[in-house]
Amino acid sequence: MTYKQNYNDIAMEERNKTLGEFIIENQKAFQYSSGELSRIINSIRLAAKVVNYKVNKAGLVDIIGAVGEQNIQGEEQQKLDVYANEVFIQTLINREIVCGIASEENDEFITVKGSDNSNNNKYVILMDPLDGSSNIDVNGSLGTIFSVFRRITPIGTPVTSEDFLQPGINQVAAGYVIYGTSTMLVYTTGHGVNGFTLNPAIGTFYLSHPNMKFPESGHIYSVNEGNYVHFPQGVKNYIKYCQREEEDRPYTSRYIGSLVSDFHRNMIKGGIYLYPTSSKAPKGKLRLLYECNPMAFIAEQAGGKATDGFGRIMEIQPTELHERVPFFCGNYDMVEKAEEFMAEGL
Ligand code: AHM
Ligand code: MG
Repeated sequence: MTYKQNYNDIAMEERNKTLGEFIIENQKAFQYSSGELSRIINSIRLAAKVVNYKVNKAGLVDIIGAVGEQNIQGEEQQKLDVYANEVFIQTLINREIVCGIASEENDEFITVKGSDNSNNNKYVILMDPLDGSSNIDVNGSLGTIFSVFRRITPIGTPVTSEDFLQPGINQVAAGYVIYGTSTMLVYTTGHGVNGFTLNPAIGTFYLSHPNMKFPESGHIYSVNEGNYVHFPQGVKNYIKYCQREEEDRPYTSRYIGSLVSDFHRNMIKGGIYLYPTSSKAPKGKLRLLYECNPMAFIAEQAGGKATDGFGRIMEIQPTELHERVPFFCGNYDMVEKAEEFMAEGL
């Protein structure tokens, strides 16, 4: 079933619902909620529109290309990464709605102080402002990923690393923006996953994908197979399993190299995304806090599964901000099968 068909199934009262209306309705559902979380989603919505505008103009103006700086992982930053990072951080700071921000592009977390130098907000946000940056120069799709936690340290005191180094099960919200053929904001607050598509003509996100779920079975596997020889034996065996001629196999291989897009397609069509360890990247490539935790939360809320090949991503206790982890994520059964191969392949 495609989402086009699904859209026709959306109840009339849900049609044409904007993200703003959806946020207000959900805010009402939480009796004791202070509205802070709703304001965070609202800020993401605004920053996403600003970044979207820039992303769409990337081919027209001289903004693409390396700035020349390297981020903490030693990777070259692109101008759009820097821009997106600034937009998201400034939007969140200006609106005084979080007490701390950690970004994949910054070495250290940021302590946010309010205009009166105090900060009584209870949430911290972690984000990858523009993921899939190798796609910038080639007009490929990009994404923003975010994850929200309630702080652990007392409200009113400066945030510490403890507030950011929490296992994914503590997330109160997570989501992504996909800058693709259309721009979408997909998020969860732990009550299912909802997707909103931007109407660029009027700058409004509309509920287009309510209650997103992985289909029952998946037939797509997404992995950078160029690294095959460097993969652990369990992953090699699983890839061979995906390619074997059986009743419902071989599976289809699809890999954009942009986590948000690969994940988004797999959630809609059914599939598994793998970024395992390899002899080149012994801890994997993706970051637990900025990429894997938020995607794992969304995956689980959509009926899928996310592991590091052996255990649940969201139960990993992080020890450092920029920690990397292997990532297996997608349809529940497919991830479970990959885990079987991992256990046997040791
Ligand atoms: P980035 O944060 O530097 O953009 O890297 C993350 C990206 C993911 O979006 C994508 O799935 C992966 O890196 C692709 O890596 P590779 O080119 O090694 O296959
Ligand atoms: Mg990234």
